[in-house]
Amino acid sequence: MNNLATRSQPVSAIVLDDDRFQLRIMKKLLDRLGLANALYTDNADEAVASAGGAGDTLLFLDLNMPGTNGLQVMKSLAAAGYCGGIVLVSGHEQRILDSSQDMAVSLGLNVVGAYRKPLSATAVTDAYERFRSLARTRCIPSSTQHEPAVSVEDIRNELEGRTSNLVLFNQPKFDMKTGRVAGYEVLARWKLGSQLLSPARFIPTATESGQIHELSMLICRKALESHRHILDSGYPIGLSINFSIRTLSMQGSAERIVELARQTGIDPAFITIEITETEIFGDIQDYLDKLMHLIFHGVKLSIDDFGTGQSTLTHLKAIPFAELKVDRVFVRNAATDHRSAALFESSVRVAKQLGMQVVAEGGESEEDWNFARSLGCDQFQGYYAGKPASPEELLQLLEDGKTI
Ligand code: G
Ligand code: MN
Repeated sequence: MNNLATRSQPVSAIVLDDDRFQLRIMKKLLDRLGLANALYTDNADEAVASAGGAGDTLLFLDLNMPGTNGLQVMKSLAAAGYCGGIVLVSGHEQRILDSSQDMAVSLGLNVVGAYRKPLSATAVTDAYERFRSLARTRCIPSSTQHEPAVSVEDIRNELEGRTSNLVLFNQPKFDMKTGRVAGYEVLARWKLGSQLLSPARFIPTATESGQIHELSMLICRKALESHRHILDSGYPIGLSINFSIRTLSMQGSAERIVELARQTGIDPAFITIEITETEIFGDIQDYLDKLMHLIFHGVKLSIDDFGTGQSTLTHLKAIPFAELKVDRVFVRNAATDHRSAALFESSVRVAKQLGMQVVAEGGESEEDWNFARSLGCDQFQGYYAGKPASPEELLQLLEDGKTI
């Protein structure tokens, strides 16, 4: 992580703008900053070709040019492996700039700033200074892309008890009124040598091979056995387990979960099952009876990653969820991003009107916590409050009476 090399050499710059007057102003400003070797052009192809894969370039991109779509230019830059800085400029309203910035970030571009036109001298200087002090990490490939995948054979060995590479982490959920640990979400990881692989490295394989059903039950059994220990230690808190709707809708799954609770001596009222919103599919009436089986036995259902799926409101009407987890894209930086704030606030309001408990997920700062609290969220789960922990670490948190 520590490759935060500060640039000492003056950087070169590219200004892509269809307005010649604007190009002249930019030249004056950049000359003053010592960027004598900059390129000023209204030709997107030329700008992309000059940017190449260099990390020392700062590109000012006008999003709205006749005949050129700034967002397409961003895609071309990303495809060319551009890892310099990018400053977005637009004459349009703030929301258009915000959405464009989100897209640039998700393309992996190194956004240094986003400004409305006309660009002030201060904005240009600020962007340049920020770029100079920025990390070059974007040029380094993300290590997760090189994580190996788990094979069908590996999963079979695990299911048949020959290996024990499946490990469960517990991420605490904090009560926003008392600041105390109110429960936790079980997160599955796969141990491979010294690496811990995320579900993205083994769940798709298990799904394709048809092992997902058995694997989910194994995760559930291990989680409940571990929870037994927490209850026995004198902490009557709940646990949340992720299940795919495909697994839950299979014949016999709901019954098996209830049976696992009975075998491990866990009152189903302690169990919440999280269902990812993006996975809810087809005709809900086809599997509502399975979900109801769980509910009738006291298990709670939670809608996870709320706001990221389609037909969001239809799901809330059709399924009696007890809990709603607002996705982190709305929780993070909500205090400063008015779009997130608006969608976050309306999600909380709808959930409250339906009598659901609301969890703010993925908050990483004190501001995120304060904002979620001001909206009346019941619980908070995010790196700011607590990262995924081993069962021993979680027990320690409970014993310490840790509060936020
Ligand atoms: O999709 P679901 O909500 O079940 O995802 C939980 C995942 O989110 C876990 O892998 C967990 O590690 C991750 N996570 C939890 N809190 C945070 C956070 O504050 N920031 C980030 N980046 N990830 C988080
Ligand atoms: Mn979840």
